This record gives sequence, structure tokens and C-alpha cells, in this order.
Amino acid sequence: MTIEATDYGLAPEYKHVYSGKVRDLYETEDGRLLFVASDRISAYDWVLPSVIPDKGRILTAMSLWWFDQLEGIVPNHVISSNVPAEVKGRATFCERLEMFPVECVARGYLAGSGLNDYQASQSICGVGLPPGLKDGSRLPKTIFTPATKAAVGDHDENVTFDEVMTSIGMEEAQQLRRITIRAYDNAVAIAQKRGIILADTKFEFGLGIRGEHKGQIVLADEVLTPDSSRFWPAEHWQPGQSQPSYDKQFVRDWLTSSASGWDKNSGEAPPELPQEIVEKTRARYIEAYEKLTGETFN
Ligand code: Q0N
Repeated sequence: MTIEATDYGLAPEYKHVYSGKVRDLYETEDGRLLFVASDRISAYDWVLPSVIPDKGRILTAMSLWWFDQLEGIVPNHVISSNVPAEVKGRATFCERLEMFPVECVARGYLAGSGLNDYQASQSICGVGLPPGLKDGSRLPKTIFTPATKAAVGDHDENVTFDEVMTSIGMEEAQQLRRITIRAYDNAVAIAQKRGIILADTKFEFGLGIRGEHKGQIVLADEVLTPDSSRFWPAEHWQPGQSQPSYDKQFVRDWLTSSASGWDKNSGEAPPELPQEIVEKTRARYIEAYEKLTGETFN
């Protein structure tokens, strides 16, 4: 799938380098990156034709807040949030790193691909688990379940720790696992106090190339947002069934209802969301931000 960048009207000195489902990356003439969070939303592996107004600003604010919370645990790639007016609030200038080709996933609860792998093998990414766990169960301890971009298609493919070691070396693999688990465990404890379960999350790391981070492992991308993590409302947590998503449940419920006229297995692109679903979803992102940080979203 090829994803088109949103046109922010940035000056031509910002050269587009990459677009994912929901983010756009540019490089500056002096070798920094401009990391932009769009208002795009994905569901069922599609980027929807509707946008959620302010989603990019909300998730940028949330990610910056988390980078601050984790400051003592791992350095991060953020240089400044003082960005061009066209992307104000939704972008950061970042340090260019040498990225590790590994999606560093930490899981404290069973869901998603972890649940599928567990049901097939009672293990995830080579990590054995006790019997009797259900959809949404808390795991005995946090596990590192790395993934890589699949050779074909855009799906991440779970890999074993041994495969990560073969790819990047034992020392780096062990460090990525240790930092991933430590950062996630800290975040879980913070979110739990605010009534949010952080079921799992995905980090991307790189090695600093120059300056104070040269040779150090640095946290990149956007962190601990509903786009990179599973957020569950703690008051509705009930293992044994799929947990409602904090942010996307209205979207999923509408898309799979007869009202949408869409079949997620049809291969057809999904339709635009009704205004009511857009507004309720925007309110959920704001609620998650405000609940987590204790700050008002402006
Ligand atoms: C970078 N992406 C996101 C891996 C790529 N600080 C950085 N320095 C260099 N490159 C990147 C960053 C950041 N952030 C990040 N692409 C390049 C795309 N990911 C998606 C998953 O695969």
C-alpha cells in the first residue's frame, strides 16, 4: 500500500522522505527530521477517507508528554517542538538516527497478534506463557515481542529474540529488550493511576550518529499514543472477551454495523465516517489526553 502525504503547505526546503498510515516525515537542509502527525485515522488496515480534526495535535502533545515522563529512562530524538506555522502543534524537529530494523513491542496483557500466537503455541515470539490465559488477561510479567516489517505487504511479522540477535547482535538486542520493558513498565504504572490500561506498545529505537547521543540507543517515532499502543478504559476491563478500544471503538462499531454498508472482508475501501462518529472519536482522543496528563487540551 502506498500512502500519500497530507499537503501541509510546507516550504520546499522541507523534503518529503516517508509517509506511514498516519505520519509524514520530512528532512531539513541541515540534516534534521520534521516529524508530522497527520489527522488521518486507520482501521482494519485501511487509512479511512475521513480525518479526525486535531488528532495530530492531540497525539503530538501526548507523545511529548510521555517523552518527558521517560526522560530519566531513555534519551529521545526530539530536538524542538518550535516548528513551522503550517504544522504548529502537530510536529517536532527530531535528531536523525541510524534506526534499528526492529519494532520493539512490549506486552503486559494478551491481545491482538499476541493472543493469536498464544492460542496456536502457548508462546509469543519464543516466550513461553502459562496455560489458561484469556483475551485481555494480564501476563505474569511484561514480555518483549519484537516484530519486523514483512518482506511482502505492510504487516509486521513477529520474530523471536534469537532472530533479533542474528539481525543486530546480542549486545544491542539485549539492550533493546531491557529498555523496552523498563520504559513500558514505567508507562503502565503511570497510566494505571489515571484509569487507563496500556495493554501493549510499540517503540522504535535508533543509534545516535553524532553529538551527545553518538553511539547511544535513542527512543524515536511517536510514543505511547493510541496509534502505537492499545489503550483500554480500566473500568471496563474484563478478560475473556475483546476489550473496547479507548479511541477507535466508535469507528470499528460503525464500520462493522449494517449502517456503514461496508464489509471489512470485501477488499473494498471503507466509506467516509458520519459526522457524529468523527466528533465522538475526536472527543475520545481528547479525553485520553486529558485523563492521562491531567492537562486541558487546547
Ligand atoms: C525514521 N521512520 C518511521 C521503520 C521506520 N529519528 C529518526 N531518524 C531516522 N529515521 C527515522 C527517525 C524517526 N522517527 C522513522 N522512518 C524513518 C517509519 N518507521 C516505520 C516502521 O519501520
